[in-house]
Amino acid sequence: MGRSYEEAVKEVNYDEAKVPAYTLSSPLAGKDGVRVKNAFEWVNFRRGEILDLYKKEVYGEVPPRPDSVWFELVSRKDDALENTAVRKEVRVHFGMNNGRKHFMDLLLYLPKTAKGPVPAFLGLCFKGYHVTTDEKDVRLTGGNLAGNPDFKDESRGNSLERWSHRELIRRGYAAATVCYHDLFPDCKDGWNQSIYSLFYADPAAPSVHEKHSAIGAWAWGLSRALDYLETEPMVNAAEVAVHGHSRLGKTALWAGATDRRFRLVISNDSGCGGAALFKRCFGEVVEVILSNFPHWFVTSFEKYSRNEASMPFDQHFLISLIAPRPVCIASATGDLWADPKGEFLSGVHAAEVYGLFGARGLGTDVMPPPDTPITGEISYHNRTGKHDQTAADWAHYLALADLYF
Ligand code: GTR
Repeated sequence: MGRSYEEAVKEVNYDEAKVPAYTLSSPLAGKDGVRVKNAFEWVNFRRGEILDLYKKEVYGEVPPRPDSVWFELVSRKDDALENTAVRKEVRVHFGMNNGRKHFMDLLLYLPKTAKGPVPAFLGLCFKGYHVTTDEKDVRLTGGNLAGNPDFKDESRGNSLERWSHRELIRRGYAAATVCYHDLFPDCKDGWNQSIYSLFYADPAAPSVHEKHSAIGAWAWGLSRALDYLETEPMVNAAEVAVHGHSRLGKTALWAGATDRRFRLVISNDSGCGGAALFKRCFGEVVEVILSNFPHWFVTSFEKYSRNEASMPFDQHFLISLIAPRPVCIASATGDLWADPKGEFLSGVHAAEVYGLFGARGLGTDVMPPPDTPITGEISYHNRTGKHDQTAADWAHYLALADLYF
């Protein structure tokens, strides 16, 4: 392992002039040296190679669906959010034939005025889903993280703007969320309480960490939440946008890469291990992220610590895996830790894959001024302000959803 966080963070670079010279491979250059010429070759050959690379080197294998999955409606309120929404709390139960069990809790708001199935935004939340709403009668969640400091009444509603449920409902969208701790409590030793306990007798064994990661568990949970939305008559599951902020923005990208049912993929300030190019080594770098969060990635990712230049890929490959579905990469001007320019550039360099499908890339390699989003199948948005998901970010995401849904 590398140095401690305190040691490693001292060297974090925020000076554009000190970004090392780096080379990026083209996602179209196949393993055998043959260049992908069209969408057919991409979908049938090259895409799978890149996906395998990410599974082995970064986020791990995608676990299967459990032997059984069932949905328990725990509460329903027909006059939620000032009588504009129907609210459901659903416990998604996972079972294995050998008796192992796990569950996750999902909160869903549906617009009451809808005449038929509506598109939906789905994202994992930090803390517990009670922080996304000011309705006092939803249950507290997030208790799967031992000692979760937000598993209490006082934390209710403390992330309202980040979720903007009322605005989504007003615009005719459903809003769904699950607390990420339900899938993998976000700590180094969260393995035993994670979904990997369904699949392994000893989920904390190093051999499991060699194959899997917390981000992989979180992304799997998004796919299982989508399984539920497919059964919900008032949701159009062919029009689900997956979104996430920060570590959950990294997760949204991986979910979009591994599950092609997600129709629109939004990474909000996802940074290192998300949309940002590793090789720029600007802001957070591999050594720093692993010193705090080794569980987020598979163990083989460690070899890139202080060795980003040796990577046979960079995050434009991850964006490419989403092609040709629309993807939005969002940054914040005050969030240099996440490297806004590196986030932008992964969108720039993914464009050649989108081009195979006739889909629009960013159309420029010059960063747009703040608060001037670029809209297209690859969209980029750099909001003025700090690391957060705000109403201004939502305005852009809703505009994209209005365009594509
Ligand atoms: C930071 C981490 C970032 C980002 C952020 C978050 O501590 O270094 O990569 O994921 O947490 O998720 O809020």
